[in-house]
Amino acid sequence: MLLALTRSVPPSIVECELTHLAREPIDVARAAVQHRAYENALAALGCVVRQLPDEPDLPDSVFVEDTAVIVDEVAVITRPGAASRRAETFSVAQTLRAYRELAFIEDPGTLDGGDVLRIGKRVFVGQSERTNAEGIAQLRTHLGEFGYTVQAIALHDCLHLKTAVTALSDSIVLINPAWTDFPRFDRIEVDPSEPFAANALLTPNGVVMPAAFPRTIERVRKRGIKVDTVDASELAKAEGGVTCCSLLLNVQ
Ligand code: CIR
Repeated sequence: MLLALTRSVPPSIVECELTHLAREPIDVARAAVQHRAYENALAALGCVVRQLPDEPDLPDSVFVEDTAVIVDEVAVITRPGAASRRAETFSVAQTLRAYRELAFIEDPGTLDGGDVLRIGKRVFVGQSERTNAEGIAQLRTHLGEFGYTVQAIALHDCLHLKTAVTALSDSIVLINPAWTDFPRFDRIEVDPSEPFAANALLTPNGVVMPAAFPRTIERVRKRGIKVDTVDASELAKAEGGVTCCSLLLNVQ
C-alpha cells in the first residue's frame, strides 16, 4: 500500500520561513480545513494517511516533504537548509524507522526534500539556497549504493526544485521554464500567468494540483492525465505547495 505521512498545521505557522514571498496574514483555522481536505484527497486516491506527531512550536512542520527522501530501499533523513527547520526531522526519523533503513545528511551538508525530484532511478536535486553541494554529494552516496543516479540541477528565483518542476509520469514533467532547465523529458509548461503551477503531486491514481491554476490544469488534462484539485491557498502564503505536505512511501 502507499502510505502518506502528513503533519497538522501548527499555530506558529504565522512565523514560517519566507524566501520569495512577502508575509501575508495566514488564517490558521482555514489552513487546517484545507489541509484536512488535502488529506482526504490523498485518501480518495488510495493512500493510507498517517499523521506524524504534532509540532506546534515548529512553524514549518506541516511541510514534511523537506525532512526526508524516501525510496524503496532507504529513507534519507535530511538536514534542512533553514536552521529553524532542523528539529522537524527527529520525529520523522522515529516514524520512518519502522518502515526503512535510515541514512542521514550530516553537517556541513544541507538538503531539503523539496529539492529532490525522483523519476525512476534518476534523482534530480536542485542547487537552491537550502541545498548545498555537500548535501547533494551525501545523497549521491546514500542512493548510489542502490543504483540511483543523482544529478544537480540549477534553479533561480524560486525556493525549491519542485517549485519549478515535478513529474506527471515516468516520462512527462510539468515545468516553469523561467526557473530551471530540465533537459531530456517530454514536458508540459505552466501557463505563463500561473508561475507556481508546476508543483503537482503524483500518486499512482492521478495527480493533485491546486485549484488556483485552472489554465495549467487544462493543459495537463488535455494530455489525458487525471487531475484532482484542492484549495491550497492558505499554505501557499507560507511558500508551500501540494508536494510539500506529504511524504509518500510504499509499505507492505
Ligand atoms: C520554508 O520556507 O521552508 C517553508 N515556509 C515552505 C516549505 C515548502 N516546502 C516545499 O516546497 N517542499
